[in-house]
Amino acid sequence: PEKLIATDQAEAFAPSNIALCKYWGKRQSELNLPVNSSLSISLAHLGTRTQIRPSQTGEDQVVLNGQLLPVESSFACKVISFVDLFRRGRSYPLIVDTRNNIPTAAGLASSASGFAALTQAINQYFQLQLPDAVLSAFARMGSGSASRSIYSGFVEWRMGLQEDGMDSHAYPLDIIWPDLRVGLVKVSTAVKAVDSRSGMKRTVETASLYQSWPAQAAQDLEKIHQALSDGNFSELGAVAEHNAMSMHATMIASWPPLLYWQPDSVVAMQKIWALREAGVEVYFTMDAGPNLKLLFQEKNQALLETEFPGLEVVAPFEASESLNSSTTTV
Ligand code: 2P0
Repeated sequence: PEKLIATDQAEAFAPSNIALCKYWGKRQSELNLPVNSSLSISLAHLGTRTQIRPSQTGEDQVVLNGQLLPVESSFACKVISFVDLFRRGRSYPLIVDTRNNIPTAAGLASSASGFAALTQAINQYFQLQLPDAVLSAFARMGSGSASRSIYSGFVEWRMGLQEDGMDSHAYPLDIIWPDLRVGLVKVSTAVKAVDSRSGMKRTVETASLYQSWPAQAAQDLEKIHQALSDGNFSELGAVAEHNAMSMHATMIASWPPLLYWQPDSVVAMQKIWALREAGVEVYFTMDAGPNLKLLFQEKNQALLETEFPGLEVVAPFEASESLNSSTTTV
C-alpha cells in the first residue's frame, strides 16, 4: 500500500518445520526460487515468537533471544533488509524482538520459523491483511523453507513457474496424523560451518550428481503424497529417509565436499537401521547439520526415548493454544 498504518505492537509465532521431501538448490537466488518442490511437517510448539514495536531511538534494533545485536551483524542485516521489502524507503524505525525455543543454526530450521514469524508480525504491525499464500511467498524471500512455516501440519511448497515468484509458495495439506511423532536427536548444537545458502550454491555448481536430484525429488514428492493418502507410515518414513540420504549424497559429491555429518550422526543412523531390523518402525531425516530427526508413531515413543536419551519428542498434531496466537495482535 501507499501508506503504512502501524499499530503499537504486534506479535506472532511460527513453527519450525522438517522437510520429508527436501528443498536443495535454487533456480534463482535473489527471490529464493527453488529447483524443486518440497513437503514438510511443522513442529507445533517448537519455533519462533517475534514481536515488533516502534523504536524510540530512530534506529532499527534487532534483539535475538533477549540480546540486542550489533546492526552490522549478519542476522540483524538480514532482518532489516527483509523489513525494508515492506517499508520501501519509508521511515518506520522498529524493534524486532525475536525468540527461538529451538537451538539457532543447528540444522533445526530456525531460519524457517524466524522469517515466517517475522512476516506474520510485519503483516499485523502494518495491518496489511495479506492472505496466507502471499505471506508464504514473502517469507520465502527471507528463507526458502520459511514459506512452509506459515502453516502447521503437513505443508507442500510448490516451486511455481513464474519469474516473479508469486506462484512459488506453500499450501497446507488437509491431512491429520495424530499418532505421528518427530524426535530430535541432538548430535551437536554448534553453529554450522557452511550455511544452507552457500551449501546449495556449491552443490548446484560443483556436484555432477546434482543433475539427478530434481527428478528424484519430484518422484519422492509423488510417493509421499501417496503414502499420506494411504495412511501408510512405513512408506512415508522410508521415502523421507531415502530422500534425505539422496540430498546428502549430492552434498558430499560437491567440491570442496560438504559433509554435515559428525561421527555420532553415523552412530545414530546405524542404531536406527538396527532397530528397524529388529522390527521397530523408525526412520530418520537430516538437514544441513549433524542432527537427526526421527519419524515414528506414538506406540514406539517410550522405547525410542530409552534408546536415545535426551530425545526431544514433538507431536505435530497436538492441540496447542500457542499455535492460535500466531494470528493475535497484542
Ligand atoms: C529443507 N533445508 O527443505 C532443506 C533441507 C536444509 C536441508 O531449506 O537459502 O535456510 O534461506 O532459502 O531455507 C534450509 O535452507 O535456505 C533448508 P535459504 P534455507 O528444509
